[in-house]
Amino acid sequence: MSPTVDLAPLPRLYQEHVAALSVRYAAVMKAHGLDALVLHAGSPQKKSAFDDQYWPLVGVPHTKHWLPLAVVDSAVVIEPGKKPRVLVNVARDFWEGPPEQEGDHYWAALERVEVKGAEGVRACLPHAAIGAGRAAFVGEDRSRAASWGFVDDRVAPAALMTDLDQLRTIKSDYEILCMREANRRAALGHAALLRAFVEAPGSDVPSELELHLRYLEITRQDEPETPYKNIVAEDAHAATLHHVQYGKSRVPAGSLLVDAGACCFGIESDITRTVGRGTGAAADAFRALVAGLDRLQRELCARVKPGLPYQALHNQSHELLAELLRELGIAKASTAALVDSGATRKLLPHGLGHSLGIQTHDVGCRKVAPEARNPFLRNTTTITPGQCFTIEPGCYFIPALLDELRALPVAAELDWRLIDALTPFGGVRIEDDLFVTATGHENLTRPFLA
Ligand SMILES: [Mn+2]
Repeated sequence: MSPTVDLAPLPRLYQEHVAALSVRYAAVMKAHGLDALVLHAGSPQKKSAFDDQYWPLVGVPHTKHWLPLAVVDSAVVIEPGKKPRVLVNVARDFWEGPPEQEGDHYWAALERVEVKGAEGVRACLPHAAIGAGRAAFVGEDRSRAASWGFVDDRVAPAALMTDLDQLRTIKSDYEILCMREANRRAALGHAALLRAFVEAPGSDVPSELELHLRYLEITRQDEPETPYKNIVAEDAHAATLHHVQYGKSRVPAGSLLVDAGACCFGIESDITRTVGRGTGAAADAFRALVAGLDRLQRELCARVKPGLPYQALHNQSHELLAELLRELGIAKASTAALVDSGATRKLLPHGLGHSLGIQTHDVGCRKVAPEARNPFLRNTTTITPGQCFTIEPGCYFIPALLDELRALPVAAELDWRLIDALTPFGGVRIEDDLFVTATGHENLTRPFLA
């Protein structure tokens, strides 16, 4: 029996989420001298100026903090002391329809007002506050903001946006419950793909495209609904960190990396697993690397607790990787030499992880720039209860970076025959989603996926 998530408390937790968010929004609005905020759902984005096709609406994330509202020219109006009002655009043309709304637990906590088009929204806006310059528009469509009466400096003011982003770094119990369920859903897809890959008979391994489509089917998501485009990489493709150009032919692949998530009420999960198959010394060495990375990842997760700077954990991941390289016979140099020379950063160029929530790379955790040696690190906060982030160490054989590694003095102490044997497998990444508690953390992924 696969584990389930009890969603019964969801309506109550959502009410608490809205109550707490209202208080936090009111404090930010007071600090910025605002009586009202209008959060835009979004406008369609054209794929190209030379075409008449539009991208599916992703929506303005700040709006999603209240509810997923991917309906063009809808809006949420926040006025402290009043129930948040959702102006839902119900005007329909015969070309497009709205997405199916998942769940109806929103409407006990929010006021739902049906309006027709952008004009209908405008009629319901807090005109006195807008006219007095005491209301701000949160969104990216400046011409829509202008048509609703907002002067330019009241459209997504940078200081306001920074403060609203900060509110996103601490998750509510409602968001965490959704994230558990989003992990459960994604885990079903991962388990199915890993099984299909490992158990495929002979060399008849499913193609990347087949695996991608299978993942969508199992997780019941259409492509635009996934939190991010599935990364499905066989063999050397795993050395492209965001490989999304799926191979269509069946190849006798020896490795599979799947980095894919799912959504629950607009809250996302982000999971990566890697697996090897086949026989021979190289396949065995790759499996040992996967197993070692999995141990390393679990060790890093075990260290997550309030008070630790996330960047310190990132730096520790390089020490652990250096130890693993020594253990596997990939390197003979000392741990310190492997880290200080920058060698581990040629094999693991990305950050240890990132904040997660409404967006896959959620905002507000990189107010301070990382150390120069960690340019891609997206989280430089001190780990704090309520945060939610990924822990995703990896080890990749990226040809361009291997060239740079070869040029380092420490290269003489690496086993290049072994590295060359592992290079066709591309690389390994193992990624879980973690929620920080008062005393440690909850791993949101492992209960559903080993
Ligand atoms: Mn990630």
